[in-house]
Amino acid sequence: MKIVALAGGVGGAKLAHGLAQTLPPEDLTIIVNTGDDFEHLGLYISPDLDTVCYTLAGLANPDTGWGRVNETWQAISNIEKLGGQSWFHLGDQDLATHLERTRRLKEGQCLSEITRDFCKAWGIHHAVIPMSDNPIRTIVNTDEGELAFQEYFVHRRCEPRVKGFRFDGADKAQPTPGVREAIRSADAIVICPSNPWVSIAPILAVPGLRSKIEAKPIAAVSPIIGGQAVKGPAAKMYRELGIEPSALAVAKQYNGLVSHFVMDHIDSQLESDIRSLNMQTLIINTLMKTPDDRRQLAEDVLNFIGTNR
Ligand code: FO1
Repeated sequence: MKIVALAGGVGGAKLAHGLAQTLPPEDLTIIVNTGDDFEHLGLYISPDLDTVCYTLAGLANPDTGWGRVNETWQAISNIEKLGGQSWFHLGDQDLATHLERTRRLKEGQCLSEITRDFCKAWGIHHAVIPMSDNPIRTIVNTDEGELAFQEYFVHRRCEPRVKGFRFDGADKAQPTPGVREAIRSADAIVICPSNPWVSIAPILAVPGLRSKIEAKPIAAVSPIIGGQAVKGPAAKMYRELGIEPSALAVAKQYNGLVSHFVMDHIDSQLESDIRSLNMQTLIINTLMKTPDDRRQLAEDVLNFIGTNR
């Protein structure tokens, strides 16, 4: 069964890792959000691509979920001493990724080509593809005006109140060729438990992508468990947009797209409301604390979407 997974951020990377442990490389393509990408200190940084790749390669920092394990911080602390910007924490090993990616981009290589080479170097056998080779930038509309995503997320620690989002450049972007091919041959799509507003919505905003996946069985895993986001600002975003954060709110957001909805035991009282959105439901443990949890969740999702059509 050929699967395309849509992922961004730490929760997405964890399920992508579970899927990669369960499916052979020819059966899994992971499409990653690049709306978080930005240029900083003269470097092109692609946080979600790196989080997914480092996680798949076993190189991710287990405490933060982003950045590298056994990281050192010499460069950024010296930048700080020189009066430079240090609010975005770039580790020494991580810096090598950004330096080499930036050099290659300047030489004219595209992000998907570079990612393919990096995956090879890191021993990743499954396809990890940026949603687009064209720039798409998530802009957060807040009570303090519009903020670039990392300015909002890291520099301002998600403090400004959210009023909405837009994905700058999406209208002019195209999906990467690998994305189109993977979707065409996919039997089903898995939407990982990533933030629906800023990790999944930018992927769905790539022109043509949504219409290409719409006809397939699509399983979404709720990133909201018991009314809270496992990590990150998703629940705060729902509240500030006037929506009670819950698995039901996530299901409503994916209404009309998703056929199979995966939710945690703790939210079982929401099942009938979610079923009334014309979604099949699966109630299981969705919290991924260990690598084994990731593999188990991946197996459960695949069985659900494979057997319950
Ligand atoms: N997230 C933070 O909260 N603080 C940081 O200093 C930070 C640095 C960073 C460096 C490289 C990288 O790949 C990711 C990094 N992240 C950091 C995470 C990043 O902001 C992601 O966009 C979020 O995880 C959202 O998916």
